[in-house]
Amino acid sequence: MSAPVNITVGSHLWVEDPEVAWIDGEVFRIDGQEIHVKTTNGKKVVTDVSKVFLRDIEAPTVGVNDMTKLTYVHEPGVMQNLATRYEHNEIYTYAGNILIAINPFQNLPHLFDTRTMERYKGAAFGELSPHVFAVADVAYRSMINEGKSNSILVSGEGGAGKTETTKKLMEYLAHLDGRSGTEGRTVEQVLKSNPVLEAFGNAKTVQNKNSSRFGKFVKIQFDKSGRISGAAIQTYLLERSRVCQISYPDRNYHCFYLLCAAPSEDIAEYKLGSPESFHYLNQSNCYELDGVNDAHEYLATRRAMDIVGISKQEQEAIFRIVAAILHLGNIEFAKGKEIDTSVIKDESRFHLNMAAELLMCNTPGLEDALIKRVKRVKKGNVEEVITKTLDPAAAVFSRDGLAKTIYSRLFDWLVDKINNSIGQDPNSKSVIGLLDIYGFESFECNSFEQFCINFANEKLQQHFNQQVFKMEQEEYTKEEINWSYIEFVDNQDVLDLIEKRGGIISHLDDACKFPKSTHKTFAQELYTSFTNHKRFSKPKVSDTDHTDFIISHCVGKVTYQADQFLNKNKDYVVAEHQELLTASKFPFIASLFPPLPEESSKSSKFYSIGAGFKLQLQSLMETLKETEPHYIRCVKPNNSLKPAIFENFNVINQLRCGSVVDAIRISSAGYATGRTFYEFLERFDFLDPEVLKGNYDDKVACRMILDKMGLKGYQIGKTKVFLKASQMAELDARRMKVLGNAARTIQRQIRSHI
Ligand code: AD9
Ligand code: MG
Repeated sequence: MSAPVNITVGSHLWVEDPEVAWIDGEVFRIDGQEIHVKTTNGKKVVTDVSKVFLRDIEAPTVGVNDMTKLTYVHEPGVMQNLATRYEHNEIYTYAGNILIAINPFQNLPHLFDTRTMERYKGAAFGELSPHVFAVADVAYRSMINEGKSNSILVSGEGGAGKTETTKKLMEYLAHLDGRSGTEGRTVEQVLKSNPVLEAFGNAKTVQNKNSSRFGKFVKIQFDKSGRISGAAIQTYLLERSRVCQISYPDRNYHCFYLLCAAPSEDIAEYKLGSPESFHYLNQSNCYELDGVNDAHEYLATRRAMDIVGISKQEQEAIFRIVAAILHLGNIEFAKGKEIDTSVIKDESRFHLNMAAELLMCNTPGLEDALIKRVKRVKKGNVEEVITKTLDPAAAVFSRDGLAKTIYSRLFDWLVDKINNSIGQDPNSKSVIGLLDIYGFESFECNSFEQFCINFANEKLQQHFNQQVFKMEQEEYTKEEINWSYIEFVDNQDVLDLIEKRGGIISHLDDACKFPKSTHKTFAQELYTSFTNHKRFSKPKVSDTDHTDFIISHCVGKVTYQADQFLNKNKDYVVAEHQELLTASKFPFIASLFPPLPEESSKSSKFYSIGAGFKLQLQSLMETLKETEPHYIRCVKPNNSLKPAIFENFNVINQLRCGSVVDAIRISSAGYATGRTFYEFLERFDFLDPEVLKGNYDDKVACRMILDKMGLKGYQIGKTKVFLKASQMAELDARRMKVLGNAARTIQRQIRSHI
């Protein structure tokens, strides 16, 4: 961002402040590059001219609803505008075509009721206050009128409101459809797919008590008459580790707690107890969610399952598996008689029996699958079978692997079932895609999950940059002005580092395939391969054993711990587990584990999760490229998740991460302000008395003013004047001077009359 050029004593500026990020003040002295400012919080600050931004003292006190209308487009101006609006419960603001949505952390029912939906139906974009409904409406109209598929990409950090926003978008599209009851079965199913998937794929985290632990792209199909005719849900990378490993204040997936709060006959059937009695739940001392009654939620989930077409029998099967996983988690191992072996502890035999009973596999079979591994070794022409017993730590790893595998297959089944039940319309040419994918994550400890999540975000970032530039430059074309292509900061280098052949994912896959690799050899490989990569670094720590690495993402540096990368990247089902579950007498379980072809069933074949995810993202990007995109950037105003608290630093960080500030940078690299002739004249016509006197065509009048002010390099399009940020500032300074002079003259006249 370039510094304003027209600073004089008396100018109103924004300067950096350690407490509130940006504070406004007035210049009282200028020493070359040094600006002395008296701030409104009573401080005197000396700062460099490059670090200050002009403040528009005429900005409306309630803020502007589209930030491209800000006189000066810069970070403090954007922050101030959003803060002012948030104070007035205006949670939505446009930044051109992008909708910024600030989480209200309170119910604002009037904002989403049917009457409001009706008002937005068919209204021109920008005519009403900014709203998610307006974005959905534009996408819908554009799809109907231009016959092109549209997509709405909802992004933001954990807890910023992506999922809630996506639900509002769906509700609005359902409202446009207008059907309900049996007539609107598909519509209802699309809406009710949310609570079902949330019960199994959402959990409480530090950031959000209903955090989605999977990404989701829902394609809603429409028929020729513009009614919803089908839908397809694609999910991305469910966080598997959560099933077995959680820490305070997180919870495991909601479904486990719902089931523990089920009616007593279900509890008795599955021999369940309180969540505190299960290892997979009691690793974190958080069991309840404020304002959520798990018993009600259990019944609500069952009702939603009815609607999406999951039969009662299937529902029984699903919860039976959830119960089996809880029992599995309580199986504990002790050291066996022989060295490096293990046995199941007597006191956990009950859980072993229960897990076996629920999964309908025989108990010794389950026991063996948990603690024994069979190896076939060829000695000459003879194949020898060697059975090895695992030590207790390996047995726990085996148990957790089994639990994760079953849970993720169950989740995939649910998604398939919902898709089959809603059905896809083969004749539909019109689609609106809704993307609700996890935002950038940077925690104290960042593992493979964060690596994948952040990789997805880099992909979306690139898509966003390209589109925003494209949109910006398309406006220039439409206005027929001369412009030279604007360079933009590309994150291709981070993407190359991650996904290109020879990048981190390839190294990881190689390490996974090579039996002797460890996380240390993997990290070492990375250090040597990317020594000079400007997006990669090794933390400077004295501990030579550490295996952390740093990626400079477009939002900042994230340090990853490599120690679990190899395990977490391997998507394989242990052959013994596969065999056990394929042979289950419980058809539902057996169907989740269809028999494998002969040759692959003998070994635990490795599939790379990283490489699979890369392919999924590639295909998502291709789909998105075919659509007209709309962006919604969700912002979390505070970390206490409370209403009416707007933390400047927090918001600014998200604006930066979400590239909102980048989009602003882009517009200042081009023409920061595109004003219609009318708007321009309304503000500046008195700068040229000739214009005021004559009756000139608007376009001519604009040119006359600009020339009189001696500005060069502006552009006049078909309906708008395009100015650089500095030119706008200059015009404003002139305007203030003229207005000031006029005010002084009036005061003098008044005084002389007195
Ligand atoms: V995560 O990446 O899945 O952890 P999201 O999806 O961004 O996250 P979510 O939509 O789940 O966040 O919103 C978090 C919480 O904010 C919700 O549980 C609500 O309590 C709250 N929220 C979000 N949007 C709204 C809203 N429009 N009105 C009221 C809201 N509350
Ligand atoms: Mg979510």
